[in-house]
Amino acid sequence: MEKELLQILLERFGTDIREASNEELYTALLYVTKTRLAGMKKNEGKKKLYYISAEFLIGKLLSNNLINLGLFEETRSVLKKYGRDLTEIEQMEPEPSLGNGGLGRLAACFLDSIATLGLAGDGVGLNYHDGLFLQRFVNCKQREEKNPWITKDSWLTRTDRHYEIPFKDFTLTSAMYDIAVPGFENGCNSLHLFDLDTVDESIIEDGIRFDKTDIRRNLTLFLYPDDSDEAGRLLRICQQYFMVSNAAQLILEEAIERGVDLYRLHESVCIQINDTHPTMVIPELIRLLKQKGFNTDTAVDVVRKTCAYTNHTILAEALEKWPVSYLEKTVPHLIPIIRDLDARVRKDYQDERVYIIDRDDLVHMAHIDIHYGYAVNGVAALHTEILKESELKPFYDIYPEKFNNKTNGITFRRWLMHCNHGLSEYLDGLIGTGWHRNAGELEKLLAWKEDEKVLKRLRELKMEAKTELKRYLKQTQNVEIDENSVFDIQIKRLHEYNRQQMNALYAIYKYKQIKRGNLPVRPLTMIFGAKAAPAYTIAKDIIHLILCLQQLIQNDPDVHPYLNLVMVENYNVTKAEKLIPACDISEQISLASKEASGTGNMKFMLNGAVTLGTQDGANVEIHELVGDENIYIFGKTSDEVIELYRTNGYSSSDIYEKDPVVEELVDFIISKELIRVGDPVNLGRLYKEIVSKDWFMTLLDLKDYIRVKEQMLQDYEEETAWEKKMLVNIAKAGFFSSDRTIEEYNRDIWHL
Ligand code: 26Q
Repeated sequence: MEKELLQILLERFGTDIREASNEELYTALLYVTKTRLAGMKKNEGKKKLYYISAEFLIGKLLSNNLINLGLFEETRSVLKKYGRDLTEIEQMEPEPSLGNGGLGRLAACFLDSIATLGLAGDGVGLNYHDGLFLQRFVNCKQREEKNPWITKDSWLTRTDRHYEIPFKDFTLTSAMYDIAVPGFENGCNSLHLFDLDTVDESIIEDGIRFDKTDIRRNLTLFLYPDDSDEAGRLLRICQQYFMVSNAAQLILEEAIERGVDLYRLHESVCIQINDTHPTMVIPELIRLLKQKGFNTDTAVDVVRKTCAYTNHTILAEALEKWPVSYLEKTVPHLIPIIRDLDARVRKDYQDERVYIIDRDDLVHMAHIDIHYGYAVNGVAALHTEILKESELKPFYDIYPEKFNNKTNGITFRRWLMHCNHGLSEYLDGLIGTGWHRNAGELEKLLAWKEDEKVLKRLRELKMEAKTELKRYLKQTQNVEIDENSVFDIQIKRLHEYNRQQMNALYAIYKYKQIKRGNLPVRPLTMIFGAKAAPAYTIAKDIIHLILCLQQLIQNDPDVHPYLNLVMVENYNVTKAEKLIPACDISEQISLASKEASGTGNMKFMLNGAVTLGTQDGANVEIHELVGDENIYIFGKTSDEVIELYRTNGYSSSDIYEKDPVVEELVDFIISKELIRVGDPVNLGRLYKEIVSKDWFMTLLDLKDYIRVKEQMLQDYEEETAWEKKMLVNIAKAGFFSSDRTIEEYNRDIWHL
C-alpha cells in the first residue's frame, strides 16, 4: 500500500504522504483502492442474480472498501507513520446520493453480503447526478438544494456498454457505469448504474426546479423528482423504463455471452425486483424475447420463472398505479403486452381485486409482479403476515406457495466494524473476530453479562462515541451537546407514520415539566435527523415544529440545562454512522402495522442502544430476541390498529377533547411561545391536522409513549442494569446480519 500510494502521489501531485493535502491523499487512496478492486477475482456461478433497484444508498466507499479488501489496518498505520489521519481523509469523499431511505440502504447492505458470501449477483440502477436533494434549514424550514456528488475522480468507471432505449417520440442511447462491490475477504461483484450522456445539469434553476419535460437533458438528474404534477409523473415513468430496459438488455446480452439458451434463462438468471419501481422489467423482457422469436406463451413462462418481487410497504400512496394514458404517452410499446398480461389474469380469475388494469384504467404494478413472478416476499415476520392476511390476501389465496418472509438485515462490516472502531475492536479482543463473518458469534458476549469490568467498559465506549458525536456536531453544525446527558435519537425519513410529531409532543411535555420545576435527574438530549419529500406539506410542517422547538428550548435558560433538542441538517449515511454508535435510546415509534421492517432499529441495537418502540416491523423480532427486560414496548398492537382502520373507530378529536393532558400538549403547537419563533401557517396547519385527522393515530399512543419513556429514563440511572441491557442487545443482534438474510434469499428464492 505504502509504495503504491507514494508513487501515485508523486506522479499526480508531485508530493508525498506527509506533505499532501487531505484531498490529494483521498484521491490517491481512491486510485490505489480502485486498482486493487479491478484486480480482484469476480464472483461467478452457473446462475447469476440481478438486483434491480431505484435506490442504492451505498454511503462513502473508501473505508468500507479498505475493510473488505483487508487493507484497512495497513492503510491506517501507513498514514499514521507520516502523521496523517484516515478519519480526516475520508471526510473528503462526497457521499453518493443514490437513495432516500430504508429500501435503498437495504439494497446496499445486500450487495455487500452477496459479494461476501461469494455469490454472483450485481446491482442495477440509475446514476442520478444530483440524487436526493441536499437539505438546508432556513428560518426553521427545510430548503431543498441540488446535491451534485459525481466528481472527476470517483468510484464510477465508465464501461463501453450502451443500449438503445425506445420511448414514444424518441430513442435514447444509454451509457453504463460500474462501481466495484468487493466482498469481505471474498470476490467482487458490480453495481451497474445507467446514465445518459445528454443529461445537462445547467437546466436546474434555483433550488431543485427544472424543466420536467426535457427528458433528454433531465432523465437522470434527480431521484424522485417532484411528481405532484403530470409532467413529474411522466418523467418518473421514463426513469423507471430507462432503468429496466437497460437492465433487461444487459441481462440478455450477458446471458448470450455466457452461452445461455434463452429458453432456459431461468436456470442461469434470477431477477429481484426491489419494490414496484422496476416492475416494467417484466413486460420489457417479454417484449425483447418476442423480438428474438419467442411466442408470447413461452416468453411469459420464462419471465415468470426468472423474476421475484419484494414488497417494502403497505402504505397506500406507495403502491404504484399508473394510468394507461401515461404509458401511452411514454412507452406505448409496452401497452399491448400489459393488456395481454391482464387478459390472462381475467381469464383465470374472476376477481376484480387481482386484475392488472382496473376499471379506472390504472395499471397496478404490484399485481404484475405477483402474477408474473415466482416469489413474493415481505421484509419482516409481522409485515409478511399482514400481506398474507390483509393487504395481499386475494393473491395469497391464489398463490400461497409464492409468499415468503425474509426479515431484513444490515451489514455488520459497515454498521459496526467501520462506524464504531472502539466497540468493534473491544469485541475482537473479548470474543475473537469470528463475528465479522459469522454474526451469531456475538452471542459469546453473553458469558460476560455479570462481569463488572466488561459492563463498565461498554459504558466507557458509549461515552467515547458520545464525545465523538459532540465534537462532530460542534464542527459541522456549531451546536453544543452534553455527553453526560441521555442521547435519545430518531433518524429516518420524515413521514407521518414514523410519528416524529409524537416525539415532538414528548419534547413539549418535558419542556412544560421543567418549566414547572419538575427537573430531571439527568439532562436529556433529543436528536432528530430526517428529510421530508419536497411536496409533502405536513411532513415539512413537522420539521418546522421540531426546528421551532429546538430554538425555543436552546434559548430558554430555565430549560436548556436539562433538555436539549437538535435536528441534524441533511441526514444521510455518513451522519448515521456518527449518530448510531452514540445512541442510548433508539426511537422506533411507528404506528403498529405501518413500518414494514425498519433497519435503523437493528443498527442501533448492534451498537448497544436500547429500543423504545411499538410492536411493529422488526421491533417485534427484536423484542422476541432480547426479551421484555431489554426493550421498551408501548402502544396499540397492529391487530388493534388494523381493526380501528376497518371500523373507522379512531377519532383524534375525541381523545383531544376528553384528555386535558393531551389537549395541553397539542395546544402548545399554536401557543404564543411557538408562534413567536415559527410560522403560524405551518404550525396552524399541523395543529389542525393532528386534532381533526391524525391518520397515523399519534394521540392514540401518546400517553403510553410518555409513560414508557419516563420509565426508561428512570431505568437509565440503574447503571449496571442498563449496561446489561446494552450487552444483551449487542449479543442478540447477530440474527439481523444481512449475511443471514441473503443466505435465506439464496436458499428459498434465488438458488445461486
Ligand atoms: C412510490 C410512488 C411514487 C413516488 C415514490 C414512491 C416510493 C419511493 C420510495 C415508495 C417507496 C419508497 C421507499 C420505501 C422504503 O424505503 N421502504 C422501507 O424499506 C425498508 C427496507 O425493507 C424497510 O425496512 C422499511 O420499513 C420501509 O419503510
